[in-house]
Amino acid sequence: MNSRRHFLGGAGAIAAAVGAATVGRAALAGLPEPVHQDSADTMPPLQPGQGRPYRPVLTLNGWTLPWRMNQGVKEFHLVAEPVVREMAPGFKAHLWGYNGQSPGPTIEVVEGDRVRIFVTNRLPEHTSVHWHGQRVPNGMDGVSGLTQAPIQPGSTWVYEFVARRPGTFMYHPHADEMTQMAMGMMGLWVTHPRARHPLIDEVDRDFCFLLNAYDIDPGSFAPKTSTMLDFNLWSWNSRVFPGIDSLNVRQGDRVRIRVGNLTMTNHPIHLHGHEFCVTGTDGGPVPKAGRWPEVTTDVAVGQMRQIEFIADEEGDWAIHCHKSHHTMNAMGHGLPSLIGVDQSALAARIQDLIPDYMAMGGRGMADMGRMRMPLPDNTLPMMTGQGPFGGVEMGGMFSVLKVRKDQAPGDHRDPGWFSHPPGTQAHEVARAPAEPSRQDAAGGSSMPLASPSGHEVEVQVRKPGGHAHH
Ligand SMILES: [Cu+2]
Repeated sequence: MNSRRHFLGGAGAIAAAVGAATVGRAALAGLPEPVHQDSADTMPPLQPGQGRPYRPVLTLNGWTLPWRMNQGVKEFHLVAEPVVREMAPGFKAHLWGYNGQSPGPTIEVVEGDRVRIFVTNRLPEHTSVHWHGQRVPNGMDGVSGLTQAPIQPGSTWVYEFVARRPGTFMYHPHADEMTQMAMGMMGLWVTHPRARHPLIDEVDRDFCFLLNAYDIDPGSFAPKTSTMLDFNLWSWNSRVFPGIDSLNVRQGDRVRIRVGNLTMTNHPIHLHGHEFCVTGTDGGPVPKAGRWPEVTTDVAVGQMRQIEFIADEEGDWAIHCHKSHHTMNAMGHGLPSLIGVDQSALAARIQDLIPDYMAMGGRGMADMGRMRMPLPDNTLPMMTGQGPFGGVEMGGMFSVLKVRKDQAPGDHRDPGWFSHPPGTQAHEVARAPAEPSRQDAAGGSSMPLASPSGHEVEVQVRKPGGHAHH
């Protein structure tokens, strides 16, 4: 059971010398028990019980896959299968993933570890696993048709290689990719350095999540898999705000956040209240001379960005994608702009004919959060996050970095909302100020109109992706 040849029979043994291979029936009994996760909660970091020590990562609304040591080899068992993922409380999606959840569990190893990963396919179609960013023998690269035959439904294959390079990586299928990634098949891989590394600092908190996106019609359960760009659910680890847990740290902590992008567009990830440096990518640690301060870093498609900062400002700091339509949930997409139009009477009359009809707020989208409109079952209102001062008016790719003086070292629990010291919070002024003095509205003489047309032009701003309604 413990030797490699037991996993392979006949012709498989030849393939094993160069790449991933089918696991023989006799060996299946000796596979590591697949571990299944039922919960979409953030699981505490998995402390390494065996092997070289390291400080484990915390996967936001995710978990780390346990392994077993087998004669010096770390053995993991991934099961590719249909899953039901709670994307936020009250909203479940029928996705594909690994070991009960989408994304799959984070795999954590140490530089130099020999790793053996069994992959059992319980999907209705073939799959494969590609170890994005890693140095592997070519036959372990997981590109179906190029470096291996696809893993057929019902069969188990094995990948084996040495984790050669420390860093943050991803795994995902390289077989019917468009379908399988649109269905949620992906996961994170972290290789910790084997010793102190000149470019990899030790940190107090180490978070990671994947950016992913789905196109799920309101009221339905399964993503549309042929969508190319117009996704309507922008998620972190297949969760949308307010279903994304906060990142809870102690004031003064050195914090690392690893973000991988497996959507079909870029995401400028923006952190409030602090400056950070990009200290690494999936290509490795960034040399110190190549780092500069940022408050937003763009994570392009197929990239990983690892940011680091000292969390020295107490408070509840937003962290979110800066594309504003990526912080809206499904109901926020594809609506015509009706700002300035009072639709209350009209909407009521249309609802007599179409019960689910809803109108975009006449003053802006914020009205939507307050509307008591009927929603189809299994649909999130588009902006449902409630903060201590009302609706946060965000959904999708949004969370909160909570920095607290009294958060104990290593304690990842949510400390609740920040209580602002007196005199440190914006507030309404008691009396209206005097009318501000304005510049002459006619404009200066330096740039007069070339040929005054005599009439004013007014334009209406339309939400991108909305339909023209004039
Ligand atoms: Cu985005």
